[in-house]
Amino acid sequence: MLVDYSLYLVTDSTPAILKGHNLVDVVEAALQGGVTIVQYRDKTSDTADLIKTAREIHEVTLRYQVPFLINDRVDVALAIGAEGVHVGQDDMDLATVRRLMGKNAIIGVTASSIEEARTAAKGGADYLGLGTLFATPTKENTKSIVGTAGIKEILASLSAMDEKVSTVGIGGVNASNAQRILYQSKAAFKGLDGLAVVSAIVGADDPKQAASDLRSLIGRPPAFASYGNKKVKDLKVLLPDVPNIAKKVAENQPLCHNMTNFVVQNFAANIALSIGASPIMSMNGAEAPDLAKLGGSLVINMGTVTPEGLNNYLQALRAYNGQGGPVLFDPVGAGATSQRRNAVKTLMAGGYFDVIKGNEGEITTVLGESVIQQRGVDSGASKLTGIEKAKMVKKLAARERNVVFMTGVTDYISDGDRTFAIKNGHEYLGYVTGTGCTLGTTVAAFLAVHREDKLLAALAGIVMYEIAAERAAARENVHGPGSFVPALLDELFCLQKQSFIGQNGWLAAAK
Ligand code: 3NM
Ligand code: MG
Repeated sequence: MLVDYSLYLVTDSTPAILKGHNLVDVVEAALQGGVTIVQYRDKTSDTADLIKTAREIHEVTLRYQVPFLINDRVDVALAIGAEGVHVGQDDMDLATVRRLMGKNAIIGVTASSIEEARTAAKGGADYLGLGTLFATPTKENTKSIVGTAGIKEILASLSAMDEKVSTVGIGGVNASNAQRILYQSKAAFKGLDGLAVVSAIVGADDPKQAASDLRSLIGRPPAFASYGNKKVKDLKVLLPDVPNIAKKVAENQPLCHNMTNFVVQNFAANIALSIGASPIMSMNGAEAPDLAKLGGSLVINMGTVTPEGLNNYLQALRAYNGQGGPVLFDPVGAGATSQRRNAVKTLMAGGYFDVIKGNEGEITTVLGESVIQQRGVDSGASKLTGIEKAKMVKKLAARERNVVFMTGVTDYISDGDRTFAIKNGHEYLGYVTGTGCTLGTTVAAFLAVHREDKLLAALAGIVMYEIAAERAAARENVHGPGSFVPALLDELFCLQKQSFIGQNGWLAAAK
């Protein structure tokens, strides 16, 4: 049977979610809004009540010609003639469910690991509910939060199997993340067939509207995917474009919205002005929706993160994601404290970053492979070779489906497909606070004006900044970090309008 899994409604009968609504009415409203398959999930009612409610819902789903499944209870499914059953890992085993339900029934299995998913696919499940995507109050005892990264690994493994199985993602799915989940979990292999939703529809004031909104979001790519698809691989073709992009910044004066730490706010605003961008240093998430409409970009730099600041970041992140405005994430000191490690997790689960920039310690922490205890916000002693760094940025960029760059004496940048090393810059940059943060500001301004290739935009920003640093350091009147700072601003200002060449030549490709 051909089943449309794209918007999968899973019901919940707890008063906290239903909020006085009648469940059967909610299901009908959701069907009007466009859900394509329904599962009745009720963990507490007595069997007689389960059968009564299931019958009532089934009458409605039959009218809308949408399949109806029962969670866990094969007996209830058989009693009312439901089209299928969904079982978790602790429920009846798949082979027995199939034997009882028959070969035409739709049988789904919850899987949260590659092994569970492969076993269920081999066992003949029709679809898998993959999760938990994000922490959700609807199901608090979930086994593991796998995120889009975990879903992606499971999908990759399934794609290598002969058995074909459909998949839906579940856990914390709502209108703010539906498009991103589908976008980020997909790679070269087939992505998710749909998203399963409980509270975002059942708990909505207007379930029909909520379902219809989700349906339309699922049907189109996220705003931030509408650019960044042009992929020239040859550096010789890419590099001559760098000065052109720098010029575009000066000509278009894009708004560069910085939510950055208090140590560098003034410096970052001056750097933005020097390259011709228009900075606004607003930490207030509530004004981000208005700012996001102005066509600029956003920097989220968590250098002095607080719980309140984190909420502001999330608000702004969602506003820019909704508009497709580029967002750069600078996870300053990511591995230094548990507060910061949690902030990284919350932000990565809360929205999409077009570009992530960090030093070695930060990028390894974001990747979740950190063996380095960061001391303060500097990177700590390097533990990785150049090849390892290149592999790391590539892996993270492929996982997040974005652009990642790691700063250091040599910088590494990747979009998961193309990976380059950049050898420009000067050691004075390491003696001035905020030079890393303001490189983030620079790259964000470049992203705002060059959306057709995010990697090239980021590369151009890095090259311009680091060549300006080389030229500043080479000035006769520059003797150290103090005199270097004003010279850096001057050089960036001069480079705006002219083509530029670094002291160490251009760039070298990484393996
Ligand atoms: N199963 P909401 S998470 C029923 O991870 C269910 O297997 C999950 O609810 C799993 O859409 C979940 O309200 C609840 O977050 C999802
Ligand atoms: Mg179950």
